[in-house]
Amino acid sequence: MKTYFVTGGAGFIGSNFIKYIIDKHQDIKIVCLDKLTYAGNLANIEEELNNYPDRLTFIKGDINNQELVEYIFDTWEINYIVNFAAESHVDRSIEDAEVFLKTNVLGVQNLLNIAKDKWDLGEREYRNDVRFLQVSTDEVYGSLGKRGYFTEESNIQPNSPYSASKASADMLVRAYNETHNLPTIITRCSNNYGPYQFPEKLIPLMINNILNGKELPVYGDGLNVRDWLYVKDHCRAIDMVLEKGKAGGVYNIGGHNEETNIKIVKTLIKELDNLLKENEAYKEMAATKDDYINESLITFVKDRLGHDKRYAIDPSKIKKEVGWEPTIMFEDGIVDTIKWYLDNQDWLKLITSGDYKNYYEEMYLDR
Ligand code: NAD
Ligand code: TDX
Repeated sequence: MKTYFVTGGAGFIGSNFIKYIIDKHQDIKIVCLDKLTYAGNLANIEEELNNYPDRLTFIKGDINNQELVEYIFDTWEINYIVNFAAESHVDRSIEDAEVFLKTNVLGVQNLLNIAKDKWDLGEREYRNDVRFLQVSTDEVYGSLGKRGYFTEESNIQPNSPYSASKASADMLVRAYNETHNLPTIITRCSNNYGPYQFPEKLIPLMINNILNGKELPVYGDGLNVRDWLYVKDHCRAIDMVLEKGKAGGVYNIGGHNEETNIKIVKTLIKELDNLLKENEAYKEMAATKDDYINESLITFVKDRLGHDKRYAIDPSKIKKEVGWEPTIMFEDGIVDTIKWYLDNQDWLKLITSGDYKNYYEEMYLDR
């Protein structure tokens, strides 16, 4: 019976990962540590906390808190650390990079150091059933021109304070593997989309704005390209890499699904309009929105500073070594995602009103 220490599990990908593994592996335990920053939302894992009180423990706290992380290692026999905890939004890092360094760099160093000390059997040896998995990003490789793909051997050339902080963490992870022999793995995934993504990121922001008849702010000319992967495929990849990946390894994760931002926005308008018009379940909602769901909402705005032109992943290593391939086509995943946001208006409203911040108190103070 394995114990997973999942940090950042109340965020977008972390909560999807908890849902995925708690269902897939009936015999595991999960300890989730999350600071509940603006991006952390306990509603994301409320169902799992209620349904599996013996298998999932939530602890509110910072990955920088040495005493707390040590306590977790002393209380549970941790097999896997999966570190999702991060400041994750590029635009925020352009405004103020400080918290990005605190969490994304120093926080990772704290986790690495404690894992090393607690897992150490002496002589740079570790139990063979432990792994430290750092969830990184394709953005550490910088930007591509019209052609080519990021491989694990591509140069690390981050362009935003966010990606610089993630690249710094990757360097520390590498150093702990080289110096201390800590069994680490780094995964670098492309842009994720799917349920529970905070509505500051392109896809949920646009869905929310379309639904509310607000302008759709497209940066620059809208021709920057991102390589989109459904979040569940990412979670499955991480799960497989934990089991089959080599210690010290780096694995790129992506599904060969490149698209320009403007095309994504137009697809969202079209698919949302289709769903509202054709799906009986949304008839009532559709009645109030008929007149404004069209491309006139698109507004080209000032470009993001240092805006990376194109990301595209070469996923051949993870396919060959681990046997992972994406399973969800973008055409299907995006419709499911829009449906999820339509069906979970309360979740969106909880965030836009700010009430989601009361969730911790509501769920925990009366326990
Ligand atoms: P997110 O912003 O939705 O969630 C981050 C979570 O980390 C939140 O729950 C937040 O409360 C928590 N957190 C932040 N600082 C913390 C701290 N100091 N201590 C403990 N918890 C803290 O992010 P996401 O989109 O789910 O991304 C998760 C990870 O995956 C990040 O490391 C990110 O760099 C990486 N990643 C994201 C994408 C993507 O498209 N979203 C793609 C590739 C890699
Ligand atoms: O309002 C917007 N308008 C717009 O044109 C927003 C929010 C974004 N964009 C553009 C910028 C990017 O080219 O859309 C693209 C996607 O933007 P984001 O959703 O902010 O994602 P990105 O900057 O690509 O980074 C994401 O993928 C890699 C995640 O936020 C990172 O955490 C991850 O590492």
